[in-house]
Amino acid sequence: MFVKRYIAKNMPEAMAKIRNELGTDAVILSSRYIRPKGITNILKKKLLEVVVAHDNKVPDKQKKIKEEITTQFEPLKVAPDPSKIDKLNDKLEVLEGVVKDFSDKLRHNGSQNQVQYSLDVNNIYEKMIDQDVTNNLANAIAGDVEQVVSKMQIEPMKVAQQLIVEKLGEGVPVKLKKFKQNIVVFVGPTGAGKTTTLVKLAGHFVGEDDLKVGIINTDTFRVAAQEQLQIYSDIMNIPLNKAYTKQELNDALKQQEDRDLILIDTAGKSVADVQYITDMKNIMETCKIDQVFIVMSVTTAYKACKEIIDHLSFVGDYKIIITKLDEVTSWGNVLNFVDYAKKPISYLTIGQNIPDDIEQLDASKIAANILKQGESV
Ligand SMILES: Nc1nc2c(ncn2[C@@H]2O[C@H](COP(=O)(O)OP(=O)(O)O)[C@@H](O)[C@H]2O)c(=O)[nH]1
Ligand SMILES: [Mg+2]
Repeated sequence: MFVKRYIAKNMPEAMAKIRNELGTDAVILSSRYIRPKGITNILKKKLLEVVVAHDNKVPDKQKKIKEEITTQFEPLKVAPDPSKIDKLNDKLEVLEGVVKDFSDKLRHNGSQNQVQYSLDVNNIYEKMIDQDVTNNLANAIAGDVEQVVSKMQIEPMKVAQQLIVEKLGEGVPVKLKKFKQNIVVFVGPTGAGKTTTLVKLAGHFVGEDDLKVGIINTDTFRVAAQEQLQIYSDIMNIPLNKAYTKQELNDALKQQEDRDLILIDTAGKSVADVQYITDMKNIMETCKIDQVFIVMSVTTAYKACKEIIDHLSFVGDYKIIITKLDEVTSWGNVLNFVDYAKKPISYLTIGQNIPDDIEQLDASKIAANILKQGESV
């Protein structure tokens, strides 16, 4: 089975693209309106994203029928009224929301009864729940698996694996711009592992990429924060400045003008704290930040994780680092976090060893853990 994403102005256009490429056997897994990425697209109209599962084999017979249908219809000669299309699109969007709510409710009720899945799919659902995937998400995935296997001859476990890999997305590590200074900031709740992860990454960039790295510590809250960083910056021989005010931050940036990469550490305070948000906004106004990492531990409860993500929504574009995978055997939260934040994962950390215990995302490995592959329930 393959999963493919289509972007179109509306559902009829998406369906036409899908039918044209994949025939009539493709299974629609989800559809939602999204805005094209990038600040310049903020005022642009939303586009429809449709995700389908297919087996990539368009039978010849079907191709032929498709060709016949295409040639039977003349293209529309009268230009459609754009305002009417816009209104229709808006209505379609509202309807889509209603249908989604309804289907979510149905799924939720179904999960309480535990009756709606075939044996294999129910087994998959149970495994996901066991690995801490939220009930809603486990139901959404199980529902999609059921739909796919009812139409295609594929093993349910393979479908589930692929759907989870698709949901986890591709890992996006730090992307450094060449011939330009890069500034990366680490935010997130206290104790998540920001400082440790920052130091691990600094180690890799100095050791493997031979970059000129600098660290700025803006954590005024934790007394030992500066000492903690000082030890590693001394070992790695990289400059460390502390900056507790906007002026100090400006001064630190000046002092580190020659650095290829500046890593900024931030306070370990509650992200719900008003002062914390003000401090973060100050940092972001003062520096030309290239990348923000939100660092969260996989041990964080899902409810708390949602609150953190909501409180930090002002950050806008960010990537996720999930820490402490070594502390738990169930990695369902990795999927929960990504699904809620809808942002890519950059790194996962798997221990306290600096700089070794950090990895890029291997979606298949996480999916295999979530489905407990190789194990029976
Ligand atoms: N087990 C484990 N502990 C970690 C990991 N990353 C960080 N820690 C520990 O978590 C604690 C808090 O880390 P710290 O970097 O100070 O968190 P911060 O408050 O977000 O800066 C420290 O004891 C770290 O050693 C990890 O991947 N696995
Ligand atoms: Mg810290």
